[in-house]
Amino acid sequence: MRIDVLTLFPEMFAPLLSTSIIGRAIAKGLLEIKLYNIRDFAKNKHKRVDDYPYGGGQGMILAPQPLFDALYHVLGAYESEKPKVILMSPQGKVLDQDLARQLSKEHGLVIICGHYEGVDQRVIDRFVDMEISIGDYVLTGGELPAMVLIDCVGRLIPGVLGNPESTQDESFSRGLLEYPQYTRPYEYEGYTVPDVLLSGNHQEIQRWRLKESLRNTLQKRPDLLEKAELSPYEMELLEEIKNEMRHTE
Ligand code: 4FV
Repeated sequence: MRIDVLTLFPEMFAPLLSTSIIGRAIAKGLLEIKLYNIRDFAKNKHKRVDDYPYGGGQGMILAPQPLFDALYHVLGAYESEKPKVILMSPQGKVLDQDLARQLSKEHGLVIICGHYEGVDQRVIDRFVDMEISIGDYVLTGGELPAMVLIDCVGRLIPGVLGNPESTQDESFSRGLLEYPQYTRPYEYEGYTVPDVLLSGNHQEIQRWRLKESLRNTLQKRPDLLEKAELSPYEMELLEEIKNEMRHTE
């Protein structure tokens, strides 16, 4: 997958592109990320990229010319399949695992990082296929949201994570939160690991993990349970959990 990023601060992306999972995905050629500095496309003498909002009001708006020319340049490099153009914005569809999975199947993404008060509406009307938000709060720029999007989409690209099954049990992958995880040593400061995890009984381990995933979801994100399509077996486990909780109240 190719991801083109339009930003005023390309230097913010360096650590993401050179470390850990995303760094390795780029090194393996599974992911190509190109950064474009919007300011390089400004045609005015002072390389200004923003201006005051018509109608008055606080803050500055990213002007159309640099972004139009940057997008013409970036989109012109795509011969066959056009990429999906995304604007990171609080007005966007809130990012979740389903949307990340859907985007990981795209041939290419172009991500526009807004700044200041936002982007001239004509850029959105002319180029943007989808606005995406990472949550209901306001940041100073779209760079951090863009990095969040790159990370959660990039890791879902086939081959990026060693074991393709490793995303199956993750939180949200089936609409439930993940089960508790443990590693060595068995005992640490008096805290031990649930013995079932050392039993070697894979059926029992799977049952314990599913039950604890349901317990985690019930206790921390009951809203996800509303949406999850539980099997009769999972419903049975959920009842067991609720009974246990009633007895410990
Ligand atoms: C944002 C978010 C966000 C708003 C004005 C950038 C800032 C500035 N992006 N999810 N929440 N963006 O706050 O995606 O242009």
